[in-house]
Amino acid sequence: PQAKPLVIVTRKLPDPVETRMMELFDVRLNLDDHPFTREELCQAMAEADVLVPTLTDRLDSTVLSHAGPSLRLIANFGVGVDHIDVASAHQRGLTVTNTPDVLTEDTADMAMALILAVPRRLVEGERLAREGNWTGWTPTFMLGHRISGKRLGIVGMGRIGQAVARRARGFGMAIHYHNRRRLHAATESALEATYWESLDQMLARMDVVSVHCPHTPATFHLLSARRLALLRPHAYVVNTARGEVIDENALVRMLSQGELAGAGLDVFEHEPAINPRLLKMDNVVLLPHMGSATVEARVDMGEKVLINIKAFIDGHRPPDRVLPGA
Ligand code: 8YV
Repeated sequence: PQAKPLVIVTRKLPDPVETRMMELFDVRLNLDDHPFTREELCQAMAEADVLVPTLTDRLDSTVLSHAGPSLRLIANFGVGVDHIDVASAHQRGLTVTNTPDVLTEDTADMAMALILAVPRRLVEGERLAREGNWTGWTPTFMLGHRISGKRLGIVGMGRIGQAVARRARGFGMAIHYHNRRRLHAATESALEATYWESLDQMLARMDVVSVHCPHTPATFHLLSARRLALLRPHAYVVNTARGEVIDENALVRMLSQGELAGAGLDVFEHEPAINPRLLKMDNVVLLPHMGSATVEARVDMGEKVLINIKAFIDGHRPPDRVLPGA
């Protein structure tokens, strides 16, 4: 029988996923779950038939140049591939896959949780109660802002953006969106969403803005200092996509100057570092990249990785191929 392909996994994955992988392939796991150094990554590139990286691995063209003769597939654990130079991988004949769909609902839930938590001061209130600082109810105590009837501007109306739109509709928000391409009329009307071709014009009119586009060269600092300045001072910003899509310094500056009402951030420009000024603000909710952090999503993401590897090895086209520039 043919030797099983060597699959190198860069991080600890959920147990059922690792068990299944070990049944199917010759697997090298990261038992202590340490982040791979650049050297370890290059070494893995040189030895593996299939590499399973995550967002903590920077697969730039230099690292990719270490690909050994047997490496054919990079099956990313995660939907975002901004840590992989996909064009350079393709030039080297490497196939790249990701894990869409299975984390859509959970990430949208987290965005919705932030859309609720920030205007309603949920975490601030919880902190106050927990710290024993509640001196009693008064009519003007801990007032936040209503979200029903308010305008939600979704930046990036793909799978996750649309799932957020469905949720926010249920909370009585008016849905607006900006996207590279306008949705099909039927989808747009099912979501009761209003399209803005101009991101600038949309931003100037929203009460809450939630980011759901991937990080690409075209979306780096899409919410630049200039665009953030278009937001009204009562607006909230939510980001469960990638920190790089927002100019974080500009955002922090505006929050500290009262030019924005608050922010809910699950992602940051220099993860795991968080701008220390954010840590001191009461009107922000900060999460450590937890959008898809459910047992269910992570097991399903692992299952997707397996399906992609299996299809590839069996000579089929893997279902979740990522093409350069996609
Ligand atoms: C994961 C994510 O935490 O899929 C993504 O793009 O950001 C998260 O779901 C991460 O990718 C795991 O590698």
